[in-house]
Amino acid sequence: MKKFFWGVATSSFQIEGHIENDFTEWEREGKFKKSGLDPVYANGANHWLMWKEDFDLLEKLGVNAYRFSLEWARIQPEPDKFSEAALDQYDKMIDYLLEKKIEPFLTLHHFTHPEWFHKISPWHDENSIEVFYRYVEKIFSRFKDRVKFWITFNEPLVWVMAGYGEGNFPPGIKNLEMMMIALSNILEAHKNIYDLIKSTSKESKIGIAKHFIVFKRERDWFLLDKAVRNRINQFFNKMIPDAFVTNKLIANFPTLLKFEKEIELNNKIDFWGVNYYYRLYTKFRLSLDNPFHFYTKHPETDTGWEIYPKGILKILKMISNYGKPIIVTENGIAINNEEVRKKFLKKHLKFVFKALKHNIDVRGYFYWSLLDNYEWLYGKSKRFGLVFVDYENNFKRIPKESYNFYRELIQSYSEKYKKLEREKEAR
Ligand code: IFM
Repeated sequence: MKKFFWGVATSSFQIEGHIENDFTEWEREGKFKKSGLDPVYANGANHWLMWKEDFDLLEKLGVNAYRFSLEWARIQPEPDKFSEAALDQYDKMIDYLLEKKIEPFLTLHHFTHPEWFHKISPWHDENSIEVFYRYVEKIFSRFKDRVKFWITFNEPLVWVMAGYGEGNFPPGIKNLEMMMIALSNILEAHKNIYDLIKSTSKESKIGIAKHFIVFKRERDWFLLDKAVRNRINQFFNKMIPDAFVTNKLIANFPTLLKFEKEIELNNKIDFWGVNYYYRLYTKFRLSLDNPFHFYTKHPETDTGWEIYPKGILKILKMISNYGKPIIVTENGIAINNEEVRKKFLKKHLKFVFKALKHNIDVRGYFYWSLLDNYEWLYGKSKRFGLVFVDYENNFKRIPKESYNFYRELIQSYSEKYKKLEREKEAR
């Protein structure tokens, strides 16, 4: 019987604290404020000091997997220097998870970089591929005996759009051509890392956690809305998975962007990580500069997103066409109302289970996130956690109602999953 992974996801910078990297540098230099934003990091959720307590919470939650990332700036504070102390702590963390029979899913890149990175080898520079590879070699040699699930990049397209499209993440560049070059270098890096891991650890599974959005056209009868929807959907949801079939990264937005690059990606992925949160509407707009308009129509969460549970099934169906196993690597909601979070979980899991019934090869579900944390441009104002973090009171952890609710869901769905798998095997 295939194992189903029940988990929660986090990322290092969003929870750890006690670190200097490209994001803290931006905050210190007031660069967020220049674009009207003022996130305050203030040691995230203090996880670097409280990880043991947090991992005990994982155990009580009843998960059998945990997705997290390593903080690059902590491990490689200077281009030629690796910190053994940082690696030692991550060692202990991984051992503690394994002791508790919790499978580590390790993300190698989740948005942040050492401060030196953008200065000497930013992602639009080809050298970045080698620089990141050297970092990953170090990580891999250290943890390969214990980590079997690797996520090379978290939401690579979202990151390049923020860093090179909007320019509101470091390195803060606004240039669509450079955005695509950076993305193609990231995918080259993925390919090399895939080969590196597979060359010594064939049994390892390697994926990308990709953000997917359901796009709906505003006016069903209007062909230009349909065209706009299809272009946006192709770019955001399909461009990267397509490249793993065709060996071509292609972006084509008339009047805005045309890019094509060959990358030998065919089959260089073992599973697709699905990060799913919401639906957006799309519309044709009479504008030569940018006719592609997309927006939220029903803002319901604290991040202004629509809650659209059926969307997770649509995305799972769509990505299943690429023929690889799927893991829901993120799904969650920022809200202070626990009734809404519980309903969110219940409804999304109902559709994940429906996908399993339709024989879609889903192998896991990770709620985002274990703890309230630093939500990038929003700072600490948005709370995605199953566990409340009292920032004013020594970062005290207080499990929310949804924490217990998720534990119960895991228990009942594990039974349903076993039954379904037995039925499938008997057929
Ligand atoms: O917090 C983020 C995470 O870092 C990446 N995926 C989306 C989450 C919620 O916005």
